Amino acid sequence: MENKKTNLSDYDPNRIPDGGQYRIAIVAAEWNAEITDAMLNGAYETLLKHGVTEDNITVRRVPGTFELTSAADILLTKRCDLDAVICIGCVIQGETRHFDFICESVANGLANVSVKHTRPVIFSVLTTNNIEQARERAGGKHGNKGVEGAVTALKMCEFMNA
Ligand code: DLZ
Repeated sequence: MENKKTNLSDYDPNRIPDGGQYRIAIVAAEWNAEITDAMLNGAYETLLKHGVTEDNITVRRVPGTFELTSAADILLTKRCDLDAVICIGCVIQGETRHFDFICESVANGLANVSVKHTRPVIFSVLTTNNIEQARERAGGKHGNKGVEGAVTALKMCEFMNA
């Protein structure tokens, strides 16, 4: 996951913590479902690959990226057993300022929720100019941000438990 690599999802699997003891939720937005479904699959498969059991993975959906903040807050409030929440969304630049409002709101919102609950909330949100750029980052030539989100979640779970 270094900047110089074209595929940002390349990582050394031997350096990823084992997820056998962790409970992780994935929340994905329904907007741009082609993209968010691919990221959700990437995140889910990566968690399984690194030892998180199916029983310990919760998958939930929300209408849009804007709703990821309240969803993460609700999950962490109701589920004291969760070790981390991976939030998946895709916001594509349009003709209005909606893009800016959603991006700013979700970035600040997820950071605040993480600090409020003292648990990792992972920002797996694509903010792109067009659908092609999103495809390139949801299983295309630049990797899959969902995979990266899962790897980040596992590393942060280990950080919390160190
Ligand atoms: C309204 C809207 C727009 C214009 N664009 C996107 C987008 O590109 N990606 C996304 O995930 N959601 C979008 N939304 C929906 C908002 O996230 C939100 O669901 C609504 O504003 C209702 O709160």
